[in-house]
Amino acid sequence: MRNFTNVHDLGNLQQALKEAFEIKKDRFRFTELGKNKTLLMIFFNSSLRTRLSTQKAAMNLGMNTMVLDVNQGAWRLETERGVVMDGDKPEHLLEAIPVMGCYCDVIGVRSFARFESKEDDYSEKMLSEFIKYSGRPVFSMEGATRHPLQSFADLITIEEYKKTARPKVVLTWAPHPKALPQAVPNSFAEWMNATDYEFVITHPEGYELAPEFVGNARVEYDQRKAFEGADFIYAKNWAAYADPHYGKVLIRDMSWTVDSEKMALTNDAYFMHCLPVRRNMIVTDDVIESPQSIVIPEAANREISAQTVLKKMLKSL
Ligand code: AN0
Ligand code: CP
Repeated sequence: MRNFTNVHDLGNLQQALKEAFEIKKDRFRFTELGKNKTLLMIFFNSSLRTRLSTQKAAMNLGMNTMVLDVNQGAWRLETERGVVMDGDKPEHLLEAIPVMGCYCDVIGVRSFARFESKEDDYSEKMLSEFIKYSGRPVFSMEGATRHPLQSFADLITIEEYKKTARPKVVLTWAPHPKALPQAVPNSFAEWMNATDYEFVITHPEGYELAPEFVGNARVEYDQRKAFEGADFIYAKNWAAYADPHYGKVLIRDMSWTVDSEKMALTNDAYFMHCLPVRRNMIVTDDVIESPQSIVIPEAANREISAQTVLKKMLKSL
């Protein structure tokens, strides 16, 4: 595997899951694989889990790691070609990317949707430029449209906790004060659609995701109806996708918050969220603190998804 930006890059998903569980059993089995190899992690946006879990995964594989926060300490970067650079950005991405590529063997990039241009976001402009100009294998640490390391960890977690072969998994929108990207819900949907689970998406009208991500999922506008008989509730906020409201917060309807009364409609469902989560906006204190909440094991599996991906990339260097 050269690059990793979506579920299809992994190839056979069941095989990848098998590899992930092997790694989880003994995460230091492949410490020779990354010897003298350097991972460069580039963050255009904040991170807690991705930063730590990916670095830990790389260390488990014997790699060296370097982290660059582009907005703290590095030169501000111009991204458009043809611009007369007489403003506040002293360096262009077209030099910065190949220079970064000189110092490492693998590059991870976090670059969220900017909500300035739907076309730029949905063409994954930033990730594509890294793939094109860095000369190195590139993986997404959350791009504009997907968060595949998160979705892989989510899938690993569901596989660990599921009580039936084909669980009912519900992705629910929940309120949030600020506009958030569609990357996490898009990606979760993409990965769920690659399984044989029963998959339902519920959100208020106006929050429809891009059809290519919704795929074969059932869309249910009645959140309570969607929750009935669910085995997993996956909560997430996202801003509107459809024009003319792309990137906008349409409503902050607190009746969509996941609470214990709604969880009681489910089949004793597990509660999931990628974190960071705003308590009592997305989910109440009592639900996230309940025994059914698996947000911490879910986050722990980020180390496993990252290590599985890095192992595959190292193997094809
Ligand atoms: C980001 C998002 O919603 O995409 C990252 C989640 C992993 N969340 C925030 O910016 C709060
Ligand atoms: N879930 C996740 O990616 O968290 P961070 O934004 O903290 O990396």
